[in-house]
Amino acid sequence: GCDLSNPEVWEEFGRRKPPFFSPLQVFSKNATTSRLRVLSPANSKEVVGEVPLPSDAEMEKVLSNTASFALEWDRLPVEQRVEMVQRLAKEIWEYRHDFLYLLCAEAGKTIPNALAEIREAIDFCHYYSKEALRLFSKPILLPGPMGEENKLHYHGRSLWVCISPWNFPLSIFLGQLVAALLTGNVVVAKPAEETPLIALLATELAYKAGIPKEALSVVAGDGQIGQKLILHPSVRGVAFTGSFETAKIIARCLSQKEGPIVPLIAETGGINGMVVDATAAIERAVKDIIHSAFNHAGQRCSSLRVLLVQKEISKQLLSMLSDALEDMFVGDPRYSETDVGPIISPSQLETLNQFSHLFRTHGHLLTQAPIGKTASAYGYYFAPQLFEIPSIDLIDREIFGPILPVISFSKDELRRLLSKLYQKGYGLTMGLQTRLDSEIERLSSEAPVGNFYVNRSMIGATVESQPFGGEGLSGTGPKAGGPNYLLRFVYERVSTINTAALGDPSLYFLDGS
Ligand code: UN1
Repeated sequence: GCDLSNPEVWEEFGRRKPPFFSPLQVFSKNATTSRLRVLSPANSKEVVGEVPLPSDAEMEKVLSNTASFALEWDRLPVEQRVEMVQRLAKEIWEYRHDFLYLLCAEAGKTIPNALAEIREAIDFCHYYSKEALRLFSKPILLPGPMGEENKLHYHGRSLWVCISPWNFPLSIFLGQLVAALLTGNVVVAKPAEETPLIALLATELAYKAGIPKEALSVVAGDGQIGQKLILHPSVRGVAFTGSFETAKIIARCLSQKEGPIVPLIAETGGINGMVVDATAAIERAVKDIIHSAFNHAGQRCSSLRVLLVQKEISKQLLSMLSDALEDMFVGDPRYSETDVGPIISPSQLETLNQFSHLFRTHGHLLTQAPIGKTASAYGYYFAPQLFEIPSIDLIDREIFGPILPVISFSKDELRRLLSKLYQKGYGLTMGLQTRLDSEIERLSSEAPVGNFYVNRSMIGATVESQPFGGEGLSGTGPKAGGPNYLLRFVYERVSTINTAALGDPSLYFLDGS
């Protein structure tokens, strides 16, 4: 093992140039007019890499080439596609140091978060492979009268566009495309413009694992490029993870397209609450709150966005949370002591400053974590903040960063407070800290959320054990990493065969032979 807290190790990683900087074989080198320069959020003077941006003509070529391979890909036995994905999982593991480097440098992840993401990407490959075998190996036999055979088969729908976010640039990127590919679809993927290099390395490895270039292409670029991709007439499905606002734009574009209705799988954000009542185990609550709100600088869609604390314990809890914030280490994510790394971009930083200003004006700043020495002046760092706010009405949008507003409630106010929270329309994650079984029972049965967590942190859903995804403004379902996910990528074909006719020999000899 190498000592990751040693900066020389990181320089060494930086000098490694894995074979991924010219990944789009379909784009001839000279035809590409412009390039996207990727800067590290940890230090914007560091250029992590450059990727080509496609011209309209190149995009057209990629989309139509990929679409024309769809039937051939769908006809492969599922076992062959599974083998490729299993090899891909091995390659991801082989290249874990490169991903670790890129996840920290390009996406600003801390080392533990980067490692967890690499593991999650591999878990997605294994779990969806297992699911594909379960669903695709044999058709499902349906009942019918004697002499008739009814079978349900799953088929790929053809071309999917997969649009993935910068906060999980490896695991969500791969999860989407592996699901689409295993179910017999071909894919053009567009990673977030902030994190194309991780996606391009993963794609190179997919090719190395035997997934044909005709079945999978990656196009770097911004929302405009994404829009052009989804508007192409060959597209038969879109998988998207990102903000609700962008999902809405995608849905509008799709509804205006000529041709068939195109399904959209959208996984979006949340205004995720946690309730801590007076019976809660307070030390554990503090640990879970800090982890839920500030891990990955609060840049997870599952992150805690508003804390509701019962008045009897709020003074003690807030003072313990303040102490924890003061001990937090904010800095370069590549140092092992760092708890909280940078924000992804200057524009996200600007949005966080606006929320901070709003809460300072209408609420009260309790504590702000110090920014550590390793944080470069050229990085996009934001000191995590804890606020007391008077009303939940102040929060009308998802705050995607390390800001935690807290509201204190008395027992008879909780119902009204929660109904206001639910009325915001999001429904992704929710947390509860209590010792009362009756509260667990009541809240878990009424909360309109996709993932409900009791007496633990409310982030870090794992593949298979905690399928992840929300309700209402938080997404369309089905849950990623769950047993229904692959089914959304397929179309169902039922074949009905009159077996009595086949079984009657006289039918074969009608011509008298
Ligand atoms: C996201 O932030 O887009 O539960 C998804 C979690 C992760 C999923 C986050 N497994 O925190």
